[in-house]
Amino acid sequence: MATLNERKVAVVGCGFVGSASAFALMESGLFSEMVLIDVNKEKAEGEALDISHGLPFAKPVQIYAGDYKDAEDAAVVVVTAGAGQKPGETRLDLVKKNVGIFKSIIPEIAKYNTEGILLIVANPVDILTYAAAKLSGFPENRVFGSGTVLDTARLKYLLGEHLKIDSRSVHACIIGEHGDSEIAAWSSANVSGIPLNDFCEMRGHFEHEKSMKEIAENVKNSAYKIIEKKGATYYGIAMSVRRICEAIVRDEKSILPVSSIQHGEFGIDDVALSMPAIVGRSGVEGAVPIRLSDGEREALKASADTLKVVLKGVL
Ligand code: 6V0
Repeated sequence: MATLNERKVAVVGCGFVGSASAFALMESGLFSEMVLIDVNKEKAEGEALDISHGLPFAKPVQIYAGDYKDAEDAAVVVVTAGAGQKPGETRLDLVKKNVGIFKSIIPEIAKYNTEGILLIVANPVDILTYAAAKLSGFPENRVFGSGTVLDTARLKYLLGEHLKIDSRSVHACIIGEHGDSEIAAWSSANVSGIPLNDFCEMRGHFEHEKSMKEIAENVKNSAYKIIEKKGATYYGIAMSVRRICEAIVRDEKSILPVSSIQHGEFGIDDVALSMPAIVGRSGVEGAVPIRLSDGEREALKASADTLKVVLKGVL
């Protein structure tokens, strides 16, 4: 078995999401080697060439198209392969198609690479994270999904716009399913330590209930809206992949709402969904207890139940 190369990433699936992620990872300077894998090898080769031509403006990375054997020493394997959402299709509609694809991909990865981290991005990401954990046989801390990292970025962006403040100073997150049953954890939201409602009032906003509802709905419908307009979403998720890889490679112990298998927290068990977690070199290194209102707890439980029903149907 090959020794892991801490500076190597593999991207499986080189469609919109895989290629945008590969581009963001190239620009990040985090890795010195990147292999692109796709069932359509020509596509992977084309992306590898195109992205490599930006290297004189970035830091050196060896980028090439390859096979699963080439991923044997990758510290992180980012899995974006799968069909994308069609207009009007929910993420859960994709489930059967993409679980089928995972049944062929994940054992291939695990055949060559037993020590790396599997970062699942394809949708429905929570179901596929659970499937990948089971199909790979990897310890659960090394198999997790991008989950609601993207939704959380959308929430921070929208709150930043609403409050005319740098979105990086907004501390708020989306938890649960990356999808229709996701929950905005308003009761723990703050701007630079100031409770959200207090900060809103400082900025002249007083209709808290109405604004929170609108913003949460806007976050939830972002993907549908973008897909309707341009057919796919990929830049936001690419930056999310880059951020998660940064936390892993630099062993940052950053707190990110990634999707991982839950074990009894909030009465949720044996299903993957997003909760704030410490992310570092070993992957998901611990859960972060989050303060939730009774309503948020109930919604979280309902989100888990929704996912469990889907899981039952496919695994
Ligand atoms: P796309 O552009 O159709 O790309 C999919 C790629 O996967 C194509 O290049 C295919 O050739 C390849 N592929 C298909 N089957 C296999 C296989 N068996 N082995 C290797 N490669 C294969 O889709 P797009 O890139 O837009 O989306 C990919 C996935 O990401 C979809 O499931 C999306 O729903 C999902 N997204 C997840 C997001 C998240 O936040 N987690 C965000 C956006 C999209």
